[in-house]
Amino acid sequence: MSIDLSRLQPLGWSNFFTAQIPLEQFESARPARVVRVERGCWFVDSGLEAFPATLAGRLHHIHTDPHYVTVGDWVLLAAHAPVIVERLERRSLIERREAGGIDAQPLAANIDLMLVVSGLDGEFNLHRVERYLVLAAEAGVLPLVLLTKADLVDDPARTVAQVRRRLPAGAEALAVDALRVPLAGRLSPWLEPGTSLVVVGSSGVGKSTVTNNLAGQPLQETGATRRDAKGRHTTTARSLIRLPGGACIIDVPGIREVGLVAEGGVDRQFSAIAELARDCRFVDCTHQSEPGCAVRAAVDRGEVDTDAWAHYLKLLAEGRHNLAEHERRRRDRVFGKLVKATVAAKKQGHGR
Ligand SMILES: Nc1nc2c(ncn2[C@@H]2O[C@H](COP(=O)(O)OP(=O)(O)O)[C@@H](O)[C@H]2O)c(=O)[nH]1
Ligand SMILES: [Mg+2]
Ligand SMILES: [Zn+2]
Repeated sequence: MSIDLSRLQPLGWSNFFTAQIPLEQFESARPARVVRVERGCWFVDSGLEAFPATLAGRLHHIHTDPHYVTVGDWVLLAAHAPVIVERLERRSLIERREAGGIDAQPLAANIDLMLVVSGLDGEFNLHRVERYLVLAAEAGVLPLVLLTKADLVDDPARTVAQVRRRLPAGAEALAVDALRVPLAGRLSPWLEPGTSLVVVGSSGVGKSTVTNNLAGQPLQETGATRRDAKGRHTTTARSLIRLPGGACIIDVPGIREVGLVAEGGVDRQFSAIAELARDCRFVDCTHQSEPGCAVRAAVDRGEVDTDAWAHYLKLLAEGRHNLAEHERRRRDRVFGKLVKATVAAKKQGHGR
C-alpha cells in the first residue's frame, strides 16, 4: 500500500505530513489518523477503514508520556499489523492544564479551527470564552465562537457584540439555534474539505448538538438523549468525525477547568495590550500602579477596556505561574532520575 492522497486529504492530510515520510518508505508507509483514544487502544482511520491499533513497544519505551499519541494525530502503522510505529510531527496542538494538576493535557492535535461553544441561556461568562480564545492563540488555531441557544433568549445580538470586541483579527462570533436550524450552510466558509475542527466548551452548552447538526445525523449522544443515573449529562470520549462536506470535527467532552499552559497565548489574545506594554518605563512592569505604565495610561484614557485589562493581568499571572511550576516539576523529575542513575552506577562500581 502506498500513500493515496485522495484517500487521506479528506482526513486532513497535507504536504506538511508527506514531507515527513522518507522517500524510501513512500511505497510502504501506512499513514492513518487517530480518531479516538481509549485506555491502551488507539482507533485510527486510514481513509479506507477505521480500526483499533496498539502502540509499538518502542514508542512506549521512548515516550512514557500517556498523551504521546492523541486524538487528531497522524501516525504510521506497521506494514502487516495494526501497530502504530511512528507519530508524525504535529501541525498544531491544543492543550490545557489538567484540573488540579500542572502538566499539560492535549485536547486535540493537527487542528485548524476551534469552535468555542457557549450557551446564551443562563449566566453567560465572557471570561470563560476568553480562556478558550487564549488556548486557541497559544496553539495558533483560529477560533470561531458559537453562541448556542439563541432561541431561548431575547437579545442574542448584545452578547454577540460583547464577544466580538474580544476576538482576534479574522475570528468571528455567531448566535445559533443548534437544535433546530441546520448550521452547515452558515458555517460553510470554515468547513472546507480537509479542515480539522475541534469543539470545546463546558458541559451542556451544546457541543454534541453542534457536531450532530453539522454531521446531519445524531452521531454523538447529547444531553437530550443520554443522562447518567443522577440525571447529569454524561460524557463520551473525544472522537474525530468526518462531516459530509469534507471537514473533520472532534467533539471534546465538557471541560470543567480551562487552565492555561503558558503565557504566550495571553499576549497573542490581548495583542493590543501586549503592544502597549512595550512602551512601559519598566521592563518588569506589572501594569497596575507603576509610574510610566503605558497600559494603565491607556486604561485611564478609556482606550483599553477595564475588564479586558483586569482579565489580561489575571491570565498572564496564571500562565506564568503554571509554566514556572511545570518547569520546576520537570526539573525535579530529571533530577530524581539522575540521582537514581548515579546510585545504580555506584552500586555497580562497588560490585566489581
Ligand atoms: N433550545 C436549544 N437547546 C439546545 C441548543 N443547543 C443544545 N441544546 C440542548 O442543550 C442540551 C445539552 O446539549 P449537548 O449537545 O449534549 O451539550 P454538550 O454537553 O456540550 O455536548 C441538550 O438538551 C440540547 O438539546 C440550542 O441551540 N437551542
Ligand atoms: Mg457532548
Ligand atoms: Zn505597564
